[in-house]
Amino acid sequence: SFEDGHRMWLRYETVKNIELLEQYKSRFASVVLNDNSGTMSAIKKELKIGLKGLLSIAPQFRRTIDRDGAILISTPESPALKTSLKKVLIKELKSVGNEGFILQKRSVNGYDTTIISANTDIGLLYGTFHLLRLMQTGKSLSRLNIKEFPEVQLRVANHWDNIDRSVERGYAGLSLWDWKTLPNYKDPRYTDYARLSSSVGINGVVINNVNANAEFITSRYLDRIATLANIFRPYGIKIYLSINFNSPQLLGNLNTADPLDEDVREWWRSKVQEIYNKIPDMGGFLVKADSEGQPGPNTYGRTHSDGANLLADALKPHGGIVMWRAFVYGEKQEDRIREAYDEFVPLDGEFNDNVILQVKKGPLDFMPMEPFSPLFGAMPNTNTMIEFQVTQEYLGNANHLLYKGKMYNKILMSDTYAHGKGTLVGDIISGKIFKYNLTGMAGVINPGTARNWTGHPFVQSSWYAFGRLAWNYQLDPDKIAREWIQMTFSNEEKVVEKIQKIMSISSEAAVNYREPLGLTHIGTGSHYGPAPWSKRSQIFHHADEVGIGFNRSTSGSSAVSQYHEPLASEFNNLSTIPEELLLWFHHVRWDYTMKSGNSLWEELVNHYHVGVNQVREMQELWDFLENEIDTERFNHVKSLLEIQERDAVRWRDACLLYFQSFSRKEIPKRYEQPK
Ligand code: GCW
Repeated sequence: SFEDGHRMWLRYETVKNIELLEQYKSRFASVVLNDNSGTMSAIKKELKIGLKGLLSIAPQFRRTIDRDGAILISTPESPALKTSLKKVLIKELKSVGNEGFILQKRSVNGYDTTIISANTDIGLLYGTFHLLRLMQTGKSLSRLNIKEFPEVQLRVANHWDNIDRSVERGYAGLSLWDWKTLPNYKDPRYTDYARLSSSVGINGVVINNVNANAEFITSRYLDRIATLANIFRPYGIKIYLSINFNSPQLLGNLNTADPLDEDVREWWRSKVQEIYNKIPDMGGFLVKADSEGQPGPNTYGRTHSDGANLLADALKPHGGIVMWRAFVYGEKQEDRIREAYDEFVPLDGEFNDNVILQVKKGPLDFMPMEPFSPLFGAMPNTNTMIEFQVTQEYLGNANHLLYKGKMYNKILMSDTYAHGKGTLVGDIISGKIFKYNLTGMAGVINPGTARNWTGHPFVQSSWYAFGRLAWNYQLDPDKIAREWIQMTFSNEEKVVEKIQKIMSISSEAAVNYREPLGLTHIGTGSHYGPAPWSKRSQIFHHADEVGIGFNRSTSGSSAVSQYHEPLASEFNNLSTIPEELLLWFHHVRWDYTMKSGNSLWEELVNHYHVGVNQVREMQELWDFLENEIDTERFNHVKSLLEIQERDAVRWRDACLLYFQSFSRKEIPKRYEQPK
């Protein structure tokens, strides 16, 4: 039905397996909780929706445990608990922090009880979502003993939403925030958004574009934003704002925004005070400065740390933080990917403790395939978080089926060697290596008013994966995919299996038919289609008669040396570099012999063809699902896969024909000729 996409992974379809259905019902004979906060009401509401869908029952809310099969949702303070059990719970909850929870089966007052316990109501909400997820994914509840807590503190969705409701790199309609009807009309979607976010552990949302319109922090908007904050608060979600560094000039009529100017500092202090008067728990600011034309401290001869600390000082008394982006580049530098490292590493240790550097996963941008950013592991004295992209800017927008969970995982599991072998990017950003006092993960999600929020229904899977990995970066991306399918489509094994296969092929396919072997930025200005002939592309792929690829080895831009040893040498050396990154770091002769025995040219041809074939395989797998899932989503994805196949062929043919004009080599006969 029309609702299928809209509900995303909180679809709560009726449990089909009769045994499980009976078991679940017996576990929900009553629900004991104390409805004394917005969050507890949110829990109640979620249970009503969830149990109605999953079990077709209305939960019986009680004040005491008086029967077997109760669910107790409570912090240890609850009056429903005897002192002895209180003590046990307090002890067990020592290690889960403010957001974690335990989920256990226990006998309480002699009754067989399922306990969700946490130190805070928010922890209880996460525990409730976890329990619901167990049922959504067909897990038995008979022997529960779960302890969960998030690996990073800030799990933040970034929206690139503009004030006119257009969304930069958004492909799913208008911005969700309707400034014309706020604060009066509280669209139920705001609550659904909070439910969805909270269900995967997201606890922050930057509501506006990093290319920031200063108007967002004027009173006109702050009242409306405060209304959103009120809706999100019970779900444990804080609002953050992207700010324009020149705001003191744009809004305050000052003639400078110099971070060391006392009037500027005073302006920010009072602006921040004004914001906190309206939104007492505002999270802080996200800042894109001195990048792609955005203003910043460099204009005034100051450093990034001067800029960040200016805001951090103003936010500090209110408990706010600054997420300062490291995505910086002007047009001067010959090898743009070096820039963030070169600019920020010398500033290590200069940032206040309520600043966290927000670093894109790779050194260039959200490329389909790039190494992790060398800043991970190079900033021992500066809190550093990672930024992923959910919206498919470089990956077919909302037209292509792509699950990014595996891509995120690959980066998070990359070894930086910052403290010897086994210092993973995930370990760094969770503060395990350098003892950061702030840790986090951001995801640029860009959903919109599209009926299904994301345009392509599968963009939801990357959003889901982002949230789950922000909670625990060690989760297996295939398992996350499985969960998502079960919650979003079906628990039928044959359906799960087919969709999981499609998702697992999808990220490899996307790289193969677009930018294999470490090629990068060969798209059009809109980033959708192929344009290897464009001037911008040429400065990245460097194709010529000799070969192709960017020489970033020690004989080139030497970007390899931004990595720790032995990685720097591994990347520097043709015989040890992973081939998927070959052309990222090296300019390689067309006739160079690859590990497969193919020449580089043949290998390139092969990758492009494999990519197209993988899309066709995805189409075939999808076709099995006719009659197995709802017609609406079946047809929708089927049509989009047709577009994806068309585009994959275009990428393949455009790139190969263009590169062939340099390689002067034939496309081996075993491949079909481009049409
Ligand atoms: O990837 C690039 C995008 C810009 C974006 C920028 C950034 C918001 O093309 O649209 O601007 O990155 O991340 O700041």
